[in-house]
Amino acid sequence: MTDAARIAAPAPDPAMLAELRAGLSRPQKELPAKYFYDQRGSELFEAITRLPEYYLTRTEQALLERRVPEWVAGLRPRALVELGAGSAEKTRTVLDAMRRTLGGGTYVPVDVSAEFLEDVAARLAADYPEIDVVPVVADITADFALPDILPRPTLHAFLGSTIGNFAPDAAAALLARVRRRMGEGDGLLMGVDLRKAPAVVEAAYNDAAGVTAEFNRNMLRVLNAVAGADFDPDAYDHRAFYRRELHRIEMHLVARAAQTVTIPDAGAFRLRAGESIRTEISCKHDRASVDALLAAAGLRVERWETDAAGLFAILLALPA
Ligand code: SAH
Ligand code: AVI
Repeated sequence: MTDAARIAAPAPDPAMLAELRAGLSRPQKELPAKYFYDQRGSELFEAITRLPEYYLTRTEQALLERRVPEWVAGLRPRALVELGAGSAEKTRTVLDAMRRTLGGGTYVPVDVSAEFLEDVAARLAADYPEIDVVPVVADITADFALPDILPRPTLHAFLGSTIGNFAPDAAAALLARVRRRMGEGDGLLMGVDLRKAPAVVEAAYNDAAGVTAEFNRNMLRVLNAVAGADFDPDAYDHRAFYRRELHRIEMHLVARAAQTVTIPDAGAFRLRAGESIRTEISCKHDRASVDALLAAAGLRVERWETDAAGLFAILLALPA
């Protein structure tokens, strides 16, 4: 590689530019949530998980500690494939159980946040010498390749309620792609955030310390870096509100004043003062809506566990 090639930023991928153009051309402008996550975005998300208002992570952690040892002992997975692994802190409950049950195995964390994933994988490889850690940088909303030989049974994991970041049709399509990789004896371990008083959800996405607002604005910094856009992150307010009829909270960035954003090779996009870009949806579920999603994907709930307050659920699903 020449020095120039090493230094120059890679040309933006045409599919990404088309996706940005389509999203910013809709009446309600929107951008895909995966663009939150560069190194800083992943670190901001980790900070969110420790906020007092963000009940999701600690509630899921307690549920995993309660049920995963038994579920893993029953399934006896020799491989674990995790979608959107992030810091994989909670995943350690699964890795501990695999180590106890079978003495080791293979762990494949999949994530778009490349640098963050490399660090997480290196730390896990050091902490779990009996486990073969094989990180895969990929977009889980598209088809992606996994290592050729994955030992069976394989447990797929999708934690943190990241499934909620997809509207029901897209969520079912994503789960159907997981299902197509599964054979007899494989399972899916998933975490889902449950429907509750909107004020509780709104507090979790409007924290007093303003970390979620920074996380939201980080998407604009990411797009400036990867697509050469000229967003001014400080020109947008964070807004998150619950839509009862859709059982979801939405995060938006609201332009404080009229502005034009230019993305080379994608176009120029005008925003009115007060106009917003939707950056994320986070759908909240109940047992019936989860059953419907899984059924549409050819899966069924085998085990289901919620906390006493009914905030969050973890489940083990098997091929229907
Ligand atoms: N599973 C962790 C992290 C959840 S945050 C937890 O439960 O705490 C969501 C994670 O999914 C982030 O690490 C983000 O980088 C990743 N992610 C988001 N969209 C993605 C996509 N389209 N493809 C792959 N990874 C994605
Ligand atoms: C990753 N995902 C499940 C988080 C959520 O709660 O929807 C992302 C997040 N957005 C704002 N805070 C956290």
